[in-house]
Amino acid sequence: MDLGLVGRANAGKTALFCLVTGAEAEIAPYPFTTREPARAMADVPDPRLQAIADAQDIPRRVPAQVQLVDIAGLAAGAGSGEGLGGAALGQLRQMDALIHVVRAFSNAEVPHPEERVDPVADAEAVDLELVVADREQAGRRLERVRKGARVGEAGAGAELAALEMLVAELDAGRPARLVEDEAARALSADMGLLTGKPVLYLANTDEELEPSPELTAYAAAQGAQALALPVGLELELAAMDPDEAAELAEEMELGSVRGADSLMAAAYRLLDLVTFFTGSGPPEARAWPIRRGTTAAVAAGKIHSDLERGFIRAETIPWDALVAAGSWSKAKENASLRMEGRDYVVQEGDVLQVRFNV
Ligand SMILES: Nc1nc2c(ncn2[C@@H]2O[C@H](COP(=O)(O)OP(=O)(O)OP(=O)(O)O)[C@@H](O)[C@H]2O)c(=O)[nH]1
Ligand SMILES: [Mg+2]
Repeated sequence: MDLGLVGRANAGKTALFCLVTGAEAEIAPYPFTTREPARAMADVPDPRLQAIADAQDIPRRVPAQVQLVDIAGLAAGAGSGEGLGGAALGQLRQMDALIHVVRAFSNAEVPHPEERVDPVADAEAVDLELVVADREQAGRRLERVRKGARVGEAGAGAELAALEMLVAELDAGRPARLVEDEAARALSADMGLLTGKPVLYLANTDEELEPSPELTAYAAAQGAQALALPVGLELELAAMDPDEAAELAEEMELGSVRGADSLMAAAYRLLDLVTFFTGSGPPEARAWPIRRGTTAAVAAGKIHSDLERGFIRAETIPWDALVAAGSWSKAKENASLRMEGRDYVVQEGDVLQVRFNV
């Protein structure tokens, strides 16, 4: 599952990428620093994992991870393939969800093409390019499908109706994700339409921890949520001695939860994954991301292929029931553990212990 970073040049995409993945990539005050996409894994913090591990004194905790992809900035004209736009749009189409980074910091050393800080205007400029790109893609397909429908090609009629709804939405300047018809939304996902993907707007602020009401309202109108994160400041804190950083964070009233953590938790929700856990005792508790509807045997295969091949059953318990019981053996005693077979659909927050034989 890939999360792509989208935004104007110099918005701080690479700064964010380095902050949440710990990768080292070039962050620089001139536009189009990033040309080739960079990929790295980001941890997704989850308080349930800590609770499972704390309850059973499990020392090692391995969070779920998602891949973050840092992509070149979009400029005016990108939507019709100008500049670096064409390649960047192609890379963005492969993503499962997007984080739209919007500049809300006022650093005079970092040039802005219009020499101003206006998060909503910047977000609109990028979204316009995305709408234009989607409209071109949908337009090409519309021509093909119309021809197909005329000669009575199987399925062309139904697709034509869905496609026309998408085109109408885009022509009105609205993102494909707002189209109400389910078949049209499925087609949008199938085509990888950029404005159909789940998105999160991130205001990259000087210090503020909340996005402006204007950006929040703009995001809502796009069917999305907005968050704020002082990326530059957080990067500085991450480079400091942890005690000093904690002290400074307290002085600046930045709160105890690092903003990068809540951002990743929100971004993870965009992907609409289910999380299950392993951790029936020491040495390790771990969170695993799976697609909704995954069965126990397939989930076991994520842990190790032997577990899927030799799957016998999965001992299963909701994470909070395990925490309440305090240990796997106590959960067994109080009969809150269930035995599930290979076709059991794993539920959000399940803790599994797979019994297998190879
Ligand atoms: N003051 C301040 N400066 C920042 C912040 N985030 C990024 N910058 C600076 O802005 C400049 C651009 O940051 P990058 O992360 O390279 O921006 P980008 O979006 O990856 O830019 P391109 O790769 O060119 O599209 C760098 O000089 C950063 O140091 C921030 O939160 N506050
Ligand atoms: Mg960059």
